[in-house]
Amino acid sequence: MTVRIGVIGAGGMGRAHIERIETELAGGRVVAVADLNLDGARAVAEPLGAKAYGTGAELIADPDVDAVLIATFGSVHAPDVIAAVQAGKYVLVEKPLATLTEDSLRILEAEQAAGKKLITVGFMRRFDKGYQEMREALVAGDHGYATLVHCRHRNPSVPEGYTTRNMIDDTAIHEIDTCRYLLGEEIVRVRIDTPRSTSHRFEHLADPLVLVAYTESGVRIDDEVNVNIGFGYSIECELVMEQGTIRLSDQHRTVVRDGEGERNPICRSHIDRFHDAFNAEVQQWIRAVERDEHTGSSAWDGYAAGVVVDAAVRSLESGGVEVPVEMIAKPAFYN
Ligand code: ISE
Repeated sequence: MTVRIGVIGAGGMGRAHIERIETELAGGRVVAVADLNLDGARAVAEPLGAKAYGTGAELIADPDVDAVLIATFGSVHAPDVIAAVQAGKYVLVEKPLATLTEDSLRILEAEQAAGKKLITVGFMRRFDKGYQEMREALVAGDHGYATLVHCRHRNPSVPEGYTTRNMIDDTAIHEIDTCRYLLGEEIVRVRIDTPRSTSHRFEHLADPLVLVAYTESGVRIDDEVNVNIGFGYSIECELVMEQGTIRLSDQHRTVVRDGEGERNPICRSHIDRFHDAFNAEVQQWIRAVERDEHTGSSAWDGYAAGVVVDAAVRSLESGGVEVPVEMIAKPAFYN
């Protein structure tokens, strides 16, 4: 069976997913593209022989669309995710699930009413081999339990419309999810530190900032979010256990050594850095849809990351005080 996929959002992320489905992955075909900019949707859809729509609702209602991939801005995800679930269609929604907790809660309710897990949240780092090996090392237990996680999330630059809140809800949300995945427990309190800002930022940004969080068992997480670092897209993570540490290596396959020293290339974007992880994630999703199964991060994972974001934003707005994370009891549906 070929899964007929409708993609909502014809921006950079949507186009990257279409490209991988059409040229690198097996089992899926893009049959429709929707974007509020209908001309943009047409420009992407026509070369594929796919249909173009001006709204996600029309695409979701199309009987020729088996499953939906949403790659629009987080703030507009909720209506399309809910419509897809109500239509009984599997949906892979890019992170964040939603930017408002009330939207995430409505999504959880809609999915439970549908009676079946249909939503996968695009936390692609869970498919990165490096993070997977870190998790396996912790689970194996040879080095004892985790005590600390040190993360660095550096972007070359961000556009003017990107806000300090986005440093948390669009950028640090990756480490929030990754740490939940690595440690297998929830984050219970969080604060945001705002050191001296870089001169290479738009005036309205508090860049860099550091998110400091603690988990249920007391593991301390620090995440440097530094989004105008200039030199490239650079992700680091070190997990400290009682008797050993494990950290991500860099993205390189080769290292050049010459009279200038020893170095490896640094990529410019998440689309390159996590290319293999994105491919693994979308491929696994397509195979799962074929088998009528859920895969990957659930809507609960999307909600759980979102409530940590909420607490972190409250900390930012209140000058860096530590804020407890407030979470509903996990419905049995998600166990
Ligand atoms: C972007 O949306 C991503 O998901 C990237 O991984 C992250 O590095 C970037 O800061 C976000 O804006």
